[in-house]
Amino acid sequence: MRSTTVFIARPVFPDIIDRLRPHFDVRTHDGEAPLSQPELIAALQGCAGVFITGSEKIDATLLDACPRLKAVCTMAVGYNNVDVPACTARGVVVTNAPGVLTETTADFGFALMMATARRISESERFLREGKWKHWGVDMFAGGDVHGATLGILGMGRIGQAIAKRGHGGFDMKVAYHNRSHLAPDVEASLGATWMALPDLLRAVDHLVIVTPYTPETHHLIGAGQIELMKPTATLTNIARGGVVDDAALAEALAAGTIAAAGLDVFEGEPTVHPALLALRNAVLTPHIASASVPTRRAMANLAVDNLLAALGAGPDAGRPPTALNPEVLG
Ligand code: 8YV
Repeated sequence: MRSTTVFIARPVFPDIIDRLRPHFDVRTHDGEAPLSQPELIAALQGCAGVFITGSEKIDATLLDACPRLKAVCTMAVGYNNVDVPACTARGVVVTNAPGVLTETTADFGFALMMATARRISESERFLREGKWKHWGVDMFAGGDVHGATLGILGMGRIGQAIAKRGHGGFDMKVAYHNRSHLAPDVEASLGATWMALPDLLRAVDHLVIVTPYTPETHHLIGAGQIELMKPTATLTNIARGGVVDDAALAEALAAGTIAAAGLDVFEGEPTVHPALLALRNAVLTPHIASASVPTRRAMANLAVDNLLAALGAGPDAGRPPTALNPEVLG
């Protein structure tokens, strides 16, 4: 009987989870629906580590109810669902999964922006519903992507990978807003110009939101910001739902304040604001930007590497590769 127990909070690739079995007693949640908070707390009793996704909430209440917990390892890059300071205060190491999903997520962000600008979902629905009777000159005419101005809100790894696609492949002008400026050589390689947020919103044809969700970015884009955008502009959100005020966005889309939106993330997901569901000019996907098989496997493998290392096993024992609060490791 192994002395260290870990809990896998969502069904993940079994062969990847098997990497933990030589070292730990592994318990899993195999149901498709995520556990409720009381169920998660109950499942974590006696566990030293937990493998989570971007959905499970790790807060002070849970930590106090699970005093044996020493490691929280998420397969997501975003960690707004984990109270990192509360973990640090209790000596719990937190790891996330940066890097491995950058290109796949950028592919999807770019694809969603293109689908939104070129009205792909809307026109497919029209065809499938048997409404295509004649070809028309202005049928589903949208905005151009090539040569347009691409706005990136949040110029981290994924933002830069999207900028690279726009600048290098589509001859787009790239403008961005970020707390910090990129180094001049990186800006030059992406053809990117930093702008204050209101200026960015006024300038862009296609805005892609990739900023982390924090108290500071909650509803960063609301009615007042959307009003600054061109009526022909599109907005794509692959960050977190709470960065955009979904109700205000739905109103703006209905009123034609902007042309269209592509959303992979929603406030309160998997529930989606009903006003968004009713709109023809919203392309809606269920939080799948990182969902390629190789990337989801890489994310899960990195979380397992971290879990092994955080609990003193494997080649990186004691040095989890992507710890967010390495100071707790001493
Ligand atoms: C994930 C994500 O699909 O990594 C993130 O932050 O939002 C997505 O890539 C999801 O959260 C995985 O758990």
